[in-house]
Amino acid sequence: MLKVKSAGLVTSAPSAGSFPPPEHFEIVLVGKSNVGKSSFINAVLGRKSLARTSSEPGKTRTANFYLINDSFYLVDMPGYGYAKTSRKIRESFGPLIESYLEKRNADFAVIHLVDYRHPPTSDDIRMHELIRSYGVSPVTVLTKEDKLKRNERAKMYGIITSQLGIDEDEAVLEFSTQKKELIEEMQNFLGELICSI
Ligand SMILES: Nc1nc2c(ncn2[C@@H]2O[C@H](COP(=O)(O)OP(=O)(O)O)[C@@H](O)[C@H]2O)c(=O)[nH]1
Ligand SMILES: [Mg+2]
Repeated sequence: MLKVKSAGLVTSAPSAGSFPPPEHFEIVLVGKSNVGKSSFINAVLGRKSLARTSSEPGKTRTANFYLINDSFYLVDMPGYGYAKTSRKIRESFGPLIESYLEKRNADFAVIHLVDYRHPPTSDDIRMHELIRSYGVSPVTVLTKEDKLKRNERAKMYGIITSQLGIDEDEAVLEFSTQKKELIEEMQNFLGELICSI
């Protein structure tokens, strides 16, 4: 179980050159704009407004490094796939995550957040493939679980896992900021992830 003793934003990096020194294990969060990355961070850390959440998607353009318990980083990567971000940003798809995967000299795990309510977008599918192309098995987190009925969950679970090409070596977890048991499950998972390194 992850017990948060301290948590704070260390660096907001606009490019790979400003990433902090790779001194800790890193858990990297990627997903489209508005999928719930900032909400995820706040919920699993039990900090109401550490990461800024917004109803206006497409705002975060930096990789935000949060240092937890002086022992590992949670890294909030810029969201992708928001239509109103400038064309230039949209076309350079995931440049920060790409340079991260290419060059980062730290032990890390990647969590790919996907909206449980909808089939994956083409950007979601590209992102999943991009991560796998670096030999990394992403953990998929299906967000906003509270917004689906049970039968919808079963249906969407099948659609999303098959369209992302998820196989047995990949973990899939459901998440909702509205459900205590799902937050605790995620804290357990993160606790084990950190202990396993
Ligand atoms: N009902 C519900 N809403 C959520 C959940 N997670 C995020 N949201 C909402 O979705 C919107 C976008 O969330 P945010 O964390 O800012 O997404 P980000 O762009 O990926 O960082 C906000 O209005 C959140 O309140 C969830 O588990 N359940
Ligand atoms: Mg955010």
